[in-house]
Amino acid sequence: MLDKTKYGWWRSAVFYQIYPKSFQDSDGDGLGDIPGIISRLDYLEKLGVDGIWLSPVCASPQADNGYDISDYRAVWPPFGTLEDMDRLIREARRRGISIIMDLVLNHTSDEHRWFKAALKSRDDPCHDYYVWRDGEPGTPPNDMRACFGGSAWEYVPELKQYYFHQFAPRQPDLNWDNPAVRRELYDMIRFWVNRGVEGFRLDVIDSVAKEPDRKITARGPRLHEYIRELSREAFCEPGLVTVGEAWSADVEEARRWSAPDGSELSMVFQFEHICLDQAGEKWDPVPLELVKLKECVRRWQTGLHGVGWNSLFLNNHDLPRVVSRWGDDGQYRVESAKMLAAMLYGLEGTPYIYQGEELGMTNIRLPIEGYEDIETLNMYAERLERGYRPEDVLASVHARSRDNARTPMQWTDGENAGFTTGTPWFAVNPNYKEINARAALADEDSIFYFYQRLIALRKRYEVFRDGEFALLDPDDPAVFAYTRANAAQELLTVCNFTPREQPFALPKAFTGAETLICNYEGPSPSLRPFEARIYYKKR
Ligand code: TEU
Repeated sequence: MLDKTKYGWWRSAVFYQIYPKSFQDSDGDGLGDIPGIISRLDYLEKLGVDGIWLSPVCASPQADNGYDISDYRAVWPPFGTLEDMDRLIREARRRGISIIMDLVLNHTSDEHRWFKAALKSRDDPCHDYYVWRDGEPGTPPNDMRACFGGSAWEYVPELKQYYFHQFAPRQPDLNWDNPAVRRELYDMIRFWVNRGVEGFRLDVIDSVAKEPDRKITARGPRLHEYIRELSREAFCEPGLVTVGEAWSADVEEARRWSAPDGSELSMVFQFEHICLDQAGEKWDPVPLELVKLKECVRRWQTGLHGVGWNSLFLNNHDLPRVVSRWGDDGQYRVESAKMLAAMLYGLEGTPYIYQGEELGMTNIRLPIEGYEDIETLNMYAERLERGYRPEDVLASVHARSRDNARTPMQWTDGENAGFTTGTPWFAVNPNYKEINARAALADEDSIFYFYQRLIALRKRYEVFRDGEFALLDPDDPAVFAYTRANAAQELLTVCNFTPREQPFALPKAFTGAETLICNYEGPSPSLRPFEARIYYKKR
């Protein structure tokens, strides 16, 4: 059992991300909820995870599925109550599982009381909680665009002012230059720490020190000053795990974010690997070049070893399912899902499993009317306006929509995949008949048990946590092979990223090594389609 009071316990941990709306409904309203999560804790304990990152559960009008918070200290009623959260924290801890809450500190909902007060008058104390600029209708302060399309400035005629929003107009940005805002947020975090929350995922945290007049959002000049204050004022306990979402982070920045002196955060989610298979915008996918992924992983592994800490992930609630993206969600779905997991779990860092990843859940293909995500729908409308063909835009949606990750969790082959007895808020992937947790738990060769074994291996062998990384054959376009070594142990991870056999010669140094895990039965002189192996030897 990990000592979670000590700084750094999360270096030996594996976390599981739950998107509450799509995980498990308990009352038949078609929406996942907290009692539903509690009913699935035994499943997560069996998998072997040490913590749950909960996407936002706070009160919200759901303009962006909870990433638009209207009350940081209340639970969105369809998800449950504060007492349900207390019970979840208690029941999870009883199973050795910590609750990590998703904190949206960059912006609130436009229904938050602070923003409602700010709208009333320029003189209201809450007015300066947000970013306002005087102006005339039709002439925003500058041409900054919002992430979800359109101008980043919204005009309020009554005030003759614009307010700034990096995301939807219903998500006004908070003004972190105002110390009163920072104080409010720190006090709110302590409210949740005092209820037993043991960690936080920090939404777009690299954008809080924004300077819109200079068109700066990510990595603003005062960013790390604010993060160090946040860490001092709100993350006081050494055992709190904090992971910042930082799309702008490169290795050097990540060293600051995850400095082992605990001055900032435990780690960040960096996205360099995630952006390797797109030409400019994410909606214009290109095939992944494995050589680029290998080089990227090498830089992050060697760049943070001993001086910072990596998060390890290929999926989350904003990303298409990786088995559809970089694996094969057809003939080799099981093999490729396991291969991608082995590639990730052999690395140094803290792995994050996104709900359903352990089942090999895949993308979904719906007509555009079936999609719900604000980012997807705004892009679709914008591209049609720019003259794109509907079928081409729909192809981008199928490949990259965030809704690919938000289809309900597939528990059984029964009605609505066992997610709800009501009408699910979002379409269930029709492949739930074959891909579901009940089938996985009954199949010793399932992806679920492969993840369970990987998690157990990481806890058994120290070299998974502290071994130094070395990339083998950097120019090989089909096979990703790397070693990890500390003074006593050595690992070799080999992954065939293709649906074709690939030649393989075991390096001499690994002659006689033990095969810790493989996604195929029995030996083979070559690497079978999407074959992955992790070898181990004592030094
Ligand atoms: O995402 C930040 C963010 O930039 C992503 O929305 C990204 O632009 C896009 O998804 C690329 O695929 C965080 C949350 O993870 C996301 O769900 C929220 O919508 C967003 O912030 C606003 O809070």
